[in-house]
Amino acid sequence: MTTLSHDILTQLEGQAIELPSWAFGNSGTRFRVFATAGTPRDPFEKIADAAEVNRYTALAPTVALHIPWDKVDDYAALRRHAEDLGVQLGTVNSNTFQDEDYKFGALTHHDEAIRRKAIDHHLECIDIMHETGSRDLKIWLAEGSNYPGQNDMRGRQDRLQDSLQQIYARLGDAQRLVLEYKFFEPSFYHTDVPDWGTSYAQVAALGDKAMVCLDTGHHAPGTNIEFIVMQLLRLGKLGSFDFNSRFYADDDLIVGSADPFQLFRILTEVVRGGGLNNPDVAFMLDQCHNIEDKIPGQIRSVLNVQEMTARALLIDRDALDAAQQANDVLGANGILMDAFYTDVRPALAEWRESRGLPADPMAAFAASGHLQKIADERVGGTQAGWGA
Ligand code: PSV
Ligand code: MN
Repeated sequence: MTTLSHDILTQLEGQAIELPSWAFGNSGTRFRVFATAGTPRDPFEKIADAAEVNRYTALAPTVALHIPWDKVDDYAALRRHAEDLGVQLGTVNSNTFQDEDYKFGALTHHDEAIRRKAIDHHLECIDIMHETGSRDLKIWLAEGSNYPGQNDMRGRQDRLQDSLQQIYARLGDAQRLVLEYKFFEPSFYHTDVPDWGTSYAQVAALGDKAMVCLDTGHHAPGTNIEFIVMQLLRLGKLGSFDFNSRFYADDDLIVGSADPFQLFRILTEVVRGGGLNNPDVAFMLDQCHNIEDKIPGQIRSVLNVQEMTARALLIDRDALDAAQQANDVLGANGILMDAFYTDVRPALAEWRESRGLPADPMAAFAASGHLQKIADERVGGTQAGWGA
């Protein structure tokens, strides 16, 4: 069995992966949303489900909220509820993609009344962050156009910067803004924040409290995502990850399931660039569980990140440096692949047990009967999904 050094285990012990509240609600495609018995009916139940993931893994101490999906009357009560369950409220995600007014844009809109409304929504999110104790405001914009000539792309960039400046000005000293990019969808011709360069240009003009959010599903197929990770870390502007995986577009599948090697390569650059357990670089999941059970889907996800982080930490850096210096092409590649192919699961299982956690969190959760319990308890009401 491969053993993991004390140093590696110490680094793994510090790992924290934020869960998205929306992962616990029903989701689907434009064809069908399948409901599951036991799905949370409100943000309190979503947080209870997220706390289960942390209970079995000790990997997920915070939960991200999406506003207005997770609007409640009393955020202090929501915060207490989370803390009672051993977790904390994390990033607040704004939402300007489900309101009729935003059909042609929000923070970029040429109609000043609509742009004002979108800015005010973000100011409301910051007010909520003060109550929830959240540090980060995450902004993803569904803005763009479908046809060449439809919009003045240049004017929209200028208005975006102005809107972001107004939002940035409201941040507290310890708060940050992270701007997420995505190359297409829902717009099919141009998107206002399509790539890391645009996000970087926009946040760099704001100041130190503005960073880039990298969602692993938001790139064209074949993109070298680990290069972007390296570059943003080098520039000190990688604020957060939205982890998930994809076969085609923004599939939001379980991280590490479609392309485990890509996850390894990304985490290798995270380790190389000092992004691991670095408070400036938040690890989050952004996933939907359309057909699989949601709580085990999230448990599997955080374990995948942990396992791949362990493999990235196993890379023999000195040997790799020496091989690179010697232009030993195959030797260097072999050193990387040795780490990737190392099965760390038995060592992680043993380590978990030594910390009072289940060796196999997936099996332990399945054996707990928890899914049946919440299915029995959560009867009536409206199940949460996109929009609730
Ligand atoms: C957009 O596709 C996105 O990745 C953003 O992070 C949104 O907030 C999230 O998905 C909603 O699921
Ligand atoms: Mn995302």
